[in-house]
Amino acid sequence: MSLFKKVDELRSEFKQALASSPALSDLELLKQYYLGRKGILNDLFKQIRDIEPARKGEFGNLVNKLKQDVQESIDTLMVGQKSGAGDSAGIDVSLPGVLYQRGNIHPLEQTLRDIKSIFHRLGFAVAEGPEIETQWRNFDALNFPPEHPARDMQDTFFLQNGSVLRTHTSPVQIRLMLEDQPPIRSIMPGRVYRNEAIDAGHYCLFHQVEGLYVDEHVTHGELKATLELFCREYFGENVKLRFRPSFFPFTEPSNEVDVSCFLCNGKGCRVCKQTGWLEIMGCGMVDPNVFSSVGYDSEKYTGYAFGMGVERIAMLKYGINDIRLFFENDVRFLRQF
Ligand code: 2U9
Repeated sequence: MSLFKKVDELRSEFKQALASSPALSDLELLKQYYLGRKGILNDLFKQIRDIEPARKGEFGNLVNKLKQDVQESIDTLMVGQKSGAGDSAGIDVSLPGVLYQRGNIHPLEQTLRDIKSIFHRLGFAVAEGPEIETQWRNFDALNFPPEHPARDMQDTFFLQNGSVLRTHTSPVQIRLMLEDQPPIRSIMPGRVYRNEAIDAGHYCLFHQVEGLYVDEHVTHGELKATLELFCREYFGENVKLRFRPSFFPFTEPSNEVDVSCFLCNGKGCRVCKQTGWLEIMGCGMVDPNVFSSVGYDSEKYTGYAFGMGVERIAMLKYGINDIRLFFENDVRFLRQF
């Protein structure tokens, strides 16, 4: 048989071998058989010496072309086999796609948005103000007496120029009342600072939402109805409310508001410390002395105010047991919301 014919024969023999869908191990053997150092194509190449000189080039090209084709076919099939799909392009279309990690909203921001949206529907505007405040707007205008313990260095961060980091968002209400006449109906969300020992329940900064409504004939009954509606919307329509007498310098009378524990339905559990009630916020009717300090006529106007800690509300709603988690920005915590 001529050596030229032998090349043709090896080519069709190789095609046949591939037609039987060889497994990866068979492909390794075929590669060895055709392309190995002692493989059949090298062997054939050596026989070039028996070819008449005029056709040596033609023969060499033919064997080289066959070698190249064998190499390419085997390589392509091997990649396909290794990726598992047997796809000739080497792409396994059955593999799951790459999942991109989407960012999510911080639980405090989510809580704030939920609170804002309920008060928005009740006609409350949103007001904001600076975190560095004068002692007058943070304390004096709010009827804190000069010796009130909240002014103490242990509770308040004082700056060198005598300003303070606001300890509540109430100075925003003072600004609002100094700028505008009633009616005023606004909530004030924002960051506040307290100089106190840090533990699972306390941090040097936290967030509040306060609310203020001032007009003629505003009553305590309206305050109760508004907060009842807020709590039903936020915690669930079956929660009950309890107003306990309390004291704040800026409101008179003052109340603390509890909702029936939405985890145990008021039966008593670990979160409500077996009382069936959760303390949610404080509120009251604006003290006439506060109206005097902003120049409002306290004979003509009355108003109610309330305040809540956003971290506390979020901790109760999402079952978070350490306030510090909100500020560490550990993605293992943040990804859960
Ligand atoms: C003005 C007049 C009255 C805002 C109020 C509370 C009651 C209250 C606390 C809740 C938990 C602070 O974040 S907390 O520690 N707040 O109980 N805040 S009434 O009263 C005002 C505000 C401004 C001019």
